[in-house]
Amino acid sequence: MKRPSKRFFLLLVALTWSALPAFAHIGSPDVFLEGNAGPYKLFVTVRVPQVIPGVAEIEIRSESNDVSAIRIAPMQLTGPGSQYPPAPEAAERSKNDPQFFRTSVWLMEFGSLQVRIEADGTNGPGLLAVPIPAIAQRTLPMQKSLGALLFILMIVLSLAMVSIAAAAVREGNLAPGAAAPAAREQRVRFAAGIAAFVVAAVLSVGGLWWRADARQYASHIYAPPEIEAVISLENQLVLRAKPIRMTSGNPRRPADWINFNDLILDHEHWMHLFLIRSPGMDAFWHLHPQRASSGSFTQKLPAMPAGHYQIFADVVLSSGFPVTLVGQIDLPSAIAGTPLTGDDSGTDANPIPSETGARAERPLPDGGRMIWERDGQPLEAGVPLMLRFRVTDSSGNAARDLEPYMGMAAHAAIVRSDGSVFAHVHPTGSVPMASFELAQASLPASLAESAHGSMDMKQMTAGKVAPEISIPYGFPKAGLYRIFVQVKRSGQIQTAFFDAIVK
Ligand SMILES: [Cu+2]
Repeated sequence: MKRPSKRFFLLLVALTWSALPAFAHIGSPDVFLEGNAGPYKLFVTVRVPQVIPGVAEIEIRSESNDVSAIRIAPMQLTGPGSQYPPAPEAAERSKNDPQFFRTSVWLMEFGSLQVRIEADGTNGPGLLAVPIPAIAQRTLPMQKSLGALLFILMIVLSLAMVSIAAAAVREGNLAPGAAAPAAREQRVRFAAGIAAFVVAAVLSVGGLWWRADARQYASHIYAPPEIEAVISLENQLVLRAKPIRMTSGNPRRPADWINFNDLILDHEHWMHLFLIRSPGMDAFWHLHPQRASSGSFTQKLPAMPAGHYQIFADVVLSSGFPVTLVGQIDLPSAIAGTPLTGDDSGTDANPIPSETGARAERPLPDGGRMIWERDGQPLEAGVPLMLRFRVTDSSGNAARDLEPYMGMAAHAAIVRSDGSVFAHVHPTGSVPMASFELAQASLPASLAESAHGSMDMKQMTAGKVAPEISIPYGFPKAGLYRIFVQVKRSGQIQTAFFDAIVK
């Protein structure tokens, strides 16, 4: 029998990718961050609620056991709201694991928020600000049983109102025990009719109000903004955010914030553009388009094989809010392209991985290898974990030639096979460096600088990068994922592909 794995994988991917709607939500809203609150290294997971206002669950693991208390306050990331923190609330310390803290906070508004983490311990206080993009991902539908109960109550109450009105007219001024005269029946019917009309009017006004409120809320539900891509001239890709359809006229709709003239630099680039051939996910580029004067972006394409490409374009708004725009482009034939320069990288030369076992190895172009170290446990959706990779040179020894690639020890793009999840992550977590720096800048200056938050750069000291890379992440849902991991070695950017089955 033939081994079905590769073909089955491709078929699965083809089936699911074709079902991808225009409103793919890039569904990895939770925030993972490894950072330092002054002297304490913390691994922070924030589970962002699906509806706003909603409760964010926060889990913090301290690397050392010298943290005695953690307090947390949510607030805006930038603007006046970032100057006046609310009173922080204490996180609960786990009884079994004194390095683990947990709490939940209400996020009351949409937009670019932060949670400020105050850590206290034997080494004094420390502060870390974690940026939180707060968006509504969906409307919670009413439970069917609750809806049925409320409907029955509504009918009973309405009938009761009508019958009370009728009874009041029929029997309101009768002596006890007397029967109502038949002549009153017409007035009774009239009163019942008026009461029914009033009840119906109240119900329909209530219905209108309810629906208007639901529409107002729905206008806040975040759908990834779309990007339009065309190839002009030879090998030149032109990108432009599509106009947002205004369903409600509500200017606070998140997608309306995306203004290509209101961005900040992230890793020294305005945009990080990922082109991933679909459905096979067998060609991957990470490019950095130039800003064009007309609010659009242009990018000279490298040599690329023909095919259909999924586009994920990362930008950071001046509020610190990270946005991933989605789109697609077809290359009817291969393009000759121009050689990659600067931070641009990518490849279609990686073999398609088929094994997803405990340990996966990928060859790198210089004969070295990248190894995904797994603990043998199945990957579970919703569980924060460390993705650990190791780079070896051509003789199998730990690679000594790693350099920072755009300020990071490694970059990884994590994509679900249907394109419904896309996450661009680093050893410091899922927060873009630009948002992180804005958040730390909002911390009060009164505290000693050393107590301020910083990204954890342990994997990278004095321009040297250790060959072991760990990336905090949690897969948001079950499925088949591909992880593209990029490192820079001796000036060359190398990309390895890994597959993950998440249960
Ligand atoms: Cu990156």
